[in-house]
Amino acid sequence: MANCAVIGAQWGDEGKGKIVDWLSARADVVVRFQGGHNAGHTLVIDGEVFKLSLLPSGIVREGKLSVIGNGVVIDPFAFKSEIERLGAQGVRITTVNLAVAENAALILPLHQELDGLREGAAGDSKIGTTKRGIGPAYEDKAGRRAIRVCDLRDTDSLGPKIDRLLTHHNALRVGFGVDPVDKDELLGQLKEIAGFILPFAVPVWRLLDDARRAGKRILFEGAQGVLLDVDHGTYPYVTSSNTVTGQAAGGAGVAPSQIGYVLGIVKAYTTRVGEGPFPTELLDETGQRLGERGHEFGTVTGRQRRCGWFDAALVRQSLKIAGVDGIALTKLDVLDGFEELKICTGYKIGGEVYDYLPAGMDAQAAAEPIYETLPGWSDSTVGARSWADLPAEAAKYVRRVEEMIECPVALVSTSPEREDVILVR
Ligand code: 2SA
Ligand code: MG
Repeated sequence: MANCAVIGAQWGDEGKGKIVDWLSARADVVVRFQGGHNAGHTLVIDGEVFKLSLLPSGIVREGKLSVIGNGVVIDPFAFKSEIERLGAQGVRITTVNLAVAENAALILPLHQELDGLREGAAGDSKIGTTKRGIGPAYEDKAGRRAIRVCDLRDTDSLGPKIDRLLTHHNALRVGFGVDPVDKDELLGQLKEIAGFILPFAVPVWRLLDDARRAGKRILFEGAQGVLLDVDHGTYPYVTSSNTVTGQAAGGAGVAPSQIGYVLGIVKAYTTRVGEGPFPTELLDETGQRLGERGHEFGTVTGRQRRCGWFDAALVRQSLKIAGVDGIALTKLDVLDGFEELKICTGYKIGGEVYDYLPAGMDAQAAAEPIYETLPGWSDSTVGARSWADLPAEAAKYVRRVEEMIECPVALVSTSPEREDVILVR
């Protein structure tokens, strides 16, 4: 296998964790390149559940190197507690199997607080963020006032950097009516955590170049999904990073030509957590049934996910933007037992028909789905491991999805278990 990138093609929660874990058996290095501990990747291995937020999914496999790239925003305190939590589950994490980009920006407690303050003040126009401080941390990165991992090495020079940051933040805090951040307290917190994270900090670009030259196979693990991309998603109801394939290069420090095969992860229906447009959302019993069968609750926040029919128009758009070569279709088993299934083929917006979702927020909110109806199947697909194990109507559903999204289905996943996968080609 050459290198490979795994990209969510909907609003996140497509089941990337399982597929990355499955693929990491065939890779040497697993790299995260955007987002932070807002991600929620769930792996089920021999019945034991591992929940990862910040760490790459390769971490649960022995003999793999996991890498947090420069495009990730790192909460050093969450970093420590995730390592400790996994340690308690028997996963040994050391500088041998984990590296962190020294030039990655940090998420600090003040970012998390600001995220919560903004969401609280926004009322009906809130985004529905994970309140992990992701947006504010990326703002500071782009605003050139972030504290980065490498800055922790020289705590003497941290003072002026914190001053710059607090000049900006304390003014904002006044507006929200909260106390300014105490510089000495923040400095003390950073000095304390520095010793934990610094041993992992390396020039990741160089590590990945060495890996490339040694013929190692690299897997780039995307978080969230294309529809949450800050440029291409349902703006402003998006996350604050680029989630598309190109970010794997910029967010890790490798050439775009190093990315290799692009695998899109696509759920056999649609979910979204947080606010924002969702043309195929089902606010009825069918939506509830999808949520219950699919256990659709946020991994990080426990929030209930909104559920709806498969949206082929939106997925087709995502796959083209992300340059996806083939998809893994996940959670097909959740559709078992429905009499009929609907697939969205396009939208009606203000009397006009669209075969894609236009960028405007108002147009997106007004989009009415146009459906094609397919027969369901009553037999179970749970745990199917070959194409022949699928009921005929389930196989037809997969083939029809493939046609509509204009992209080959490479894998079908039929349960949360690592090995319950059908290799289509
Ligand atoms: P943020 O916190 O600034 O990134 O939130 C902005 C939007 O991005 C959405 N978002 C997500 N959507 C799905 N899954 C995510 N990860 C967790 C999970 C989420 C959870 O896997 O379940 O536990 O709630 C994720 N992370 C960010 C978010 O809902 C906002 O719409
Ligand atoms: Mg998730």
